Amino acid sequence: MSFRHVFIILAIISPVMVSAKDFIVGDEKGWTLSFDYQAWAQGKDFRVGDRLVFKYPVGVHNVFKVNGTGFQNCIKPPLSEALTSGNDTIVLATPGRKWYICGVGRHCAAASMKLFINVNADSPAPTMTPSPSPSPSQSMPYANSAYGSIRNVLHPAMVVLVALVSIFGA
Ligand SMILES: *[C@@H]1O[C@H](CO)[C@@H](O)[C@H](O)[C@H]1NC(C)=O
Ligand SMILES: *[C@@H]1O[C@H](CO)[C@@H](O)[C@H](O)[C@H]1NC(C)=O
Ligand SMILES: [Cu+2]
Repeated sequence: MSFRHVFIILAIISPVMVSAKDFIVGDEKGWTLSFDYQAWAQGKDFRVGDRLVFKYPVGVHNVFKVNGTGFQNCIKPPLSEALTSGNDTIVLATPGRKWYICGVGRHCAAASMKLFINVNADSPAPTMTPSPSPSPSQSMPYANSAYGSIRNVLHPAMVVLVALVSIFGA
């Protein structure tokens, strides 16, 4: 009946409580000129299934997904590939490095309007698809069936009860 027990229980249930996050690029500044997007990305845990939202006044900026070379040299892809809604939402569908630039004027080259992130795998259930409100009782495919069955049986109320029992040492 120690913190170790509580920790183990939390380790088992925590994946159930994890859900996809929206990251507003630049937070309240949005997608804009002369903002340090590398500093903004620093320390953030981007996961598969999360979303990036680029916010800016329509027509002033745009968003291109590029590769590392395009990022480095501010190479604009064809205009047809631009996102232009001013509220561009990109689902981070795969792990790995992702690069985005603004393709308007010299915003990328002259005003560092570029973002580089690394997306981490959504462990420990890589097959889990993003859903609006994952229910703990809902059956989902897990690689490890024993682990999966434990999680599927857990009900939020039970989780609280088990945690309380552990803390107060019944
Ligand atoms: C990067 O993208 C450009 C097109 O924007 C392409 O020509 C180039 O081959 C790509 N480089 C790599 C390493 O994939
Ligand atoms: C912007 O996009 C997000 C995510 O797609 C959406 O939830 C939100 O309602 C949109 N906001 C506006 C102002 O369109
Ligand atoms: Cu721009």
